[in-house]
Amino acid sequence: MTLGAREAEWPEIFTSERPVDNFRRDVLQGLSSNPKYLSPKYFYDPRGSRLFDLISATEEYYLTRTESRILVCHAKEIMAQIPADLTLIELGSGSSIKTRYLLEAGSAIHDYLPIDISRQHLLQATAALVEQFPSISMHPLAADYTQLDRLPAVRNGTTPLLFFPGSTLGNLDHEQSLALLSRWHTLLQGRGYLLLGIDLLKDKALLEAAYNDKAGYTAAFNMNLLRRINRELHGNFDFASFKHEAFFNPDQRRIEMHLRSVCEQSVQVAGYRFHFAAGESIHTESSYKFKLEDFRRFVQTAAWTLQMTWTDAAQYFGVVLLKALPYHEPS
Ligand code: AVI
Repeated sequence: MTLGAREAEWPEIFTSERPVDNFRRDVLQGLSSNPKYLSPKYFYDPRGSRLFDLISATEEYYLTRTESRILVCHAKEIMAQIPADLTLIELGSGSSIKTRYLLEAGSAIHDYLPIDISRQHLLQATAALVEQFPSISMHPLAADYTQLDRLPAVRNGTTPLLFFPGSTLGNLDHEQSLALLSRWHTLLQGRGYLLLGIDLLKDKALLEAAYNDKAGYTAAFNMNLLRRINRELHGNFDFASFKHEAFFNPDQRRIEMHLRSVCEQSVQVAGYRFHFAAGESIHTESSYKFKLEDFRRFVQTAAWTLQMTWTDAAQYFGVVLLKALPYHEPS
């Protein structure tokens, strides 16, 4: 079936507002700041997404395969924790690979509502899932999951389960994470669950190896931001004058990725000039690593309670099930 036919089948894919990325504004703002920074959300152009897939398959980057293994091994137990008759809502569904593990785990899921900023991705992934799970009704929505002001309608009598795998919450700072968790709690009106992947705090050498793979995919992924700026914003970054850096910051409990200028230089972007001192960096990503006990307290401030956690034997990664704390009726 062509994508065009699928679009006719899922009219709601058109009804959300077209997501707007303010790439130019954000890049100019980040490069004008001190210290300089760029948002990691701009890594994911088609080349960046391909590089991320390559990173995920490296020996050093344990996150993706560990989370998948946890989901495969525990999907039935996870489902058993939630009242049956579920509507599964995936936030940033991409190619919905990890979703399959949940959909395969039993018949509790009646509806699947994948939400993704890329319509093309969404249509392709949903079309493939429809073939494999014909009894589950699917309602894709093209939207930026961080900007939702309402959720797609959840069928009466079903419990909403939000699914946010991939440790993506770790790429937000704590304030942003709390804002997102609170927003989702509000959208669910205090009723439902959130299944989330988080990367756990561990040995510094293991963490740093995961962001400095020997094949150089993470370095290429980081440098790809400069390529994208050159291409889309008439930039003249010289790739040989910047180097990839990723290190663990123990005070913040996060991996920081930077692009460090190897010499003093000026760069032009969108007609503006930016000066770099030798050794000055652009902070391109933070990836927070959590302790489960801290995470339990953290989510409570956004009105969620941690109901259950599944980890691998080495405790590298956690899949956590949060339950929305109900709103209290005013007395
Ligand atoms: C998507 N996100 C959870 C990845 C991470 O590990 O923070 C992005 C990434 N950055 C470098 N490698 C992978």
